Amino acid sequence: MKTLIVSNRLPVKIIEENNEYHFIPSEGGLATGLADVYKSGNSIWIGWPGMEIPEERQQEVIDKLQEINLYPVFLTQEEINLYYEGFSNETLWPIFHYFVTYAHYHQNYWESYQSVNQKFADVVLKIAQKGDKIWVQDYQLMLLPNILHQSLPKSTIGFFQHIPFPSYEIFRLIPWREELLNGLIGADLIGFHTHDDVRHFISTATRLLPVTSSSNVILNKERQIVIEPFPMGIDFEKFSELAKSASVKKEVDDFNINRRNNLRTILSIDRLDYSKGIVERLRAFDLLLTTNPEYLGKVTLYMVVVPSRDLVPQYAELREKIDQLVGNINAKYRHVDWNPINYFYRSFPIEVLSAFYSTADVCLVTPMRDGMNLVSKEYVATRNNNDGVLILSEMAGASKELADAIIVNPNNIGDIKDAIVQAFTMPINEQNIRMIAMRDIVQKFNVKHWVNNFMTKLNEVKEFQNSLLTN
Ligand code: GDG
Repeated sequence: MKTLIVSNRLPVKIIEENNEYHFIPSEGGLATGLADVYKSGNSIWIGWPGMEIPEERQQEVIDKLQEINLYPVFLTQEEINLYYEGFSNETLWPIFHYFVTYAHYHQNYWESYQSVNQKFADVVLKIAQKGDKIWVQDYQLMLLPNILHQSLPKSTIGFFQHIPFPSYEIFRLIPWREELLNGLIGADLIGFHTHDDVRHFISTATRLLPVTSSSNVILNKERQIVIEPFPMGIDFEKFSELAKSASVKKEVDDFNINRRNNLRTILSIDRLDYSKGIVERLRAFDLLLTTNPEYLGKVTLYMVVVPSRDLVPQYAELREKIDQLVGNINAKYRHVDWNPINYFYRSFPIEVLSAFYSTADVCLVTPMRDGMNLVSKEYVATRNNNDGVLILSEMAGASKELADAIIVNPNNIGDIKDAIVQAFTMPINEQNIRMIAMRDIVQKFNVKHWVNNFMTKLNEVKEFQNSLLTN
């Protein structure tokens, strides 16, 4: 019996050199967590390899990926535009993050979403056999569980959503809401990051579909679908060890040479996304410098924004807005030898990221909505000396676990400003107490724990369903 992981993207980067494709395994959190699953036995991970592959070269890609237990779903550029950039990122993403006025409801996006989900199903069905376990990842593939269930009723299907599930009043805005829910309840187990997401999903499903619920179980005719929170963790040891490595220590030394004595640093790291609250964070920093001039020349905000979806107009506008705000704040307060904000619109190697985490007195994570937010956990895992302060939005799933952070409402600029002052004046023993408590949680509920929990539950759910069939 195999385990199949299915996600929009495969955990690899493709590079084409001398007319040959090379695949570089990605080190993202999901890939690390699932490595033991898809690299073992005859298991496999199915997904889009990340670029359009001409038909005559597809067999070459299949052969190469199969060597590393991956299997491609080939998508055309048009499918990427309509299913991925379109329906996934311009319809579902804004709705699920409560940015309702950003959502586009285009029939051609929806049609492409359906046909691409079917395309994924066709590939899965070529590989899967009766009784296999299939774990589908995320909002790009919400229709897949039911398509698979119809063809393979004896297989075990899990679905995990990495982004929030909104309340009924928001979800019901989507013209194809019933179809999406019906797609999901083809799964035997549906996981979200938090209990609130679970609650929203159950109330939405029972109001929009002819199903009932009892506790965390949805009853659909003879089937029972279990809905549970599985808060995703990170590879704690990797981040903790990385901070002790020679290469990161060197980055930290270089960083310290270039920084003035007694300069306090705040760190902010996100993909470019309106859900991450970057603009509000900048406004809060501006307010801090206005109301607390004692920090002028004494504090710098290191802000890393990783390019993402910048062909989508709302993302391009956001980028411009950030450029403008950073420019204004720097122009307003800078000295000849001090800049309030060091802004980077790029990504960094993980060693540099680790040096940022290691040197930041405060990590400022203030999304307007976030399924979990792994940056906050990576900062905590890096702080081997138990110092540093995390400021965390109450709208991030991580805030449910990291209650020892300073928790803020990301819409309340004054609240964020006060939190920064509180962080800078926090005695070291209080920093230690809070950081130790958070590190315990991040270490214990790491990404391996997350995978094991989900897989164990998936087995239990299936065993229970089999027992119902035999009784
Ligand atoms: C989605 C959900 C949920 C960032 N900059 C660099 C870099 N990163 C890495 C971080 C972190 C990851 O990117 C970002 O993860 P987040 O969880 O913060 O956010 P999303 O990308 O929106 O992820 C989110 C997650 O799925 C998992 O379920 O937590 O809520 O939105 O790991 O380290 N990595 C490198 N260089 C960078 O410059 N190497």
